[in-house]
Amino acid sequence: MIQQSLLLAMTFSLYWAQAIGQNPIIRDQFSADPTARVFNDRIYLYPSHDILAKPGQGRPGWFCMEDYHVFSSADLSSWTDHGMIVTQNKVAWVRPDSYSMWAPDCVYRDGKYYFYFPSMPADTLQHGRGFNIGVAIGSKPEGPFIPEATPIKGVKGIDPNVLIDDDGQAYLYWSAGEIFGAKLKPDMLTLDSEVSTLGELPSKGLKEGPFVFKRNGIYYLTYPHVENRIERLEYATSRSPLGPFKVTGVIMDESPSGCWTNHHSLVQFRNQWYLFYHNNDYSPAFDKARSVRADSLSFNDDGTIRKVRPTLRGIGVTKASDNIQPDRYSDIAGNGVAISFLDTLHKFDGWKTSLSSAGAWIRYNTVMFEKKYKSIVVRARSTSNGTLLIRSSGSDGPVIAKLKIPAGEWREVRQQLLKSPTRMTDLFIQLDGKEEVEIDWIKFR
Ligand code: FUB
Repeated sequence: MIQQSLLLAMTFSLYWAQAIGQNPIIRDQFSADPTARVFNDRIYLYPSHDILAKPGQGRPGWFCMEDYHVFSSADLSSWTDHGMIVTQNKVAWVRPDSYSMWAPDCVYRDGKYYFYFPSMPADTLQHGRGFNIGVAIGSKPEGPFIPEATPIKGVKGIDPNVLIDDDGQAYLYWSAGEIFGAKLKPDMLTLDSEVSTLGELPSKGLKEGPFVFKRNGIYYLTYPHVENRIERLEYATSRSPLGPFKVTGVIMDESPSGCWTNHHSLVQFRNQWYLFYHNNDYSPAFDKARSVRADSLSFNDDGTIRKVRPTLRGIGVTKASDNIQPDRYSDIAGNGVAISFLDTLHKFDGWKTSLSSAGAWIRYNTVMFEKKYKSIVVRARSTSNGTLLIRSSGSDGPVIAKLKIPAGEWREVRQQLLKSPTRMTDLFIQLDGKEEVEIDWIKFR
């Protein structure tokens, strides 16, 4: 057993990379179905890991997921990829070529981290057809995790989610057409009650992806549901963890991108609530290659959830010295602003902003100037010597820099600041005149 743990630790802790905040959060691979948890004053993200099927690896045109990575952040801006934590061919009960490592969850209890994940069993005679739910156990939130040899008995379905109530009782929720729930034994591996079908939820349209949390004595059952054409995020409330629940509202509308699935979690981190969800940002033409996003969320006084408007800016404070991506904007001034991929063949390279009409601007919020900066560097290009104004605070706020972008290819243009902000501010990047400018990023020095 010790040898197996060491081997897994060595295999799985080799990968360590950083991503900067903004949406989508993970910028070098696909990611979906995010469960965000707070452990030790750090936020941990347990998403699924979409990959593209190849001949003999997964089913073309469908979800294809081989393993899981875990990510973490102390500030919601800078995310660390701790690498792969569980993979299909290292779990004894999983069919190693099923590529079905769907939406996971992870909870902490008594010194251990329990990572729950669905997949297809290798032995359908023993476990039945369709999905089972397994558990892998670790002593740190980033792993290594050691998978249990068999899935949880009595559970067939996907999208596991665990709530540990204030009295210590744990509940497992999952979906399989309906949403189900049951008590878990203190071992966190065995059901301790009959399975309940949670009601009263919408009877028409797929429901899946349950995420249950408790706030001020109210149990919130949140779930993606196809009310119309694609999934939107809804919630129901109850005074009891297994219901009956009352349908209460919509957390997020269907995505204009048309991404058929959405899948989410809610988490409170340092007094602010956040919604983690996904969209197909890096794969507009194929919605089974998704990317995790996050936005702030708040409650009304009566406990109802305010609907979340998805943003590209996302969450977290951006440092003035970081590469700030205006294409991940907070606001846009209508005509004359367009966002597109830098290179449609390499979408993980990200996006650019094009400003093409006089006065057009784009706003990027919450940039921290922790000191006075001297200059700005902009990676940009223009076909005809365009000029940019950088303003702070508002679209008619003080101009802190004016830059001429010489006609030609992408280049880094550096310019002295007219004035440096010295605290948190919103930045407005505005076209002066009407000669088009394309911007990749800006940063302060
Ligand atoms: O990621 C595969 C499946 O898509 C999840 O299990 C569902 O919740 C949906 O997001």
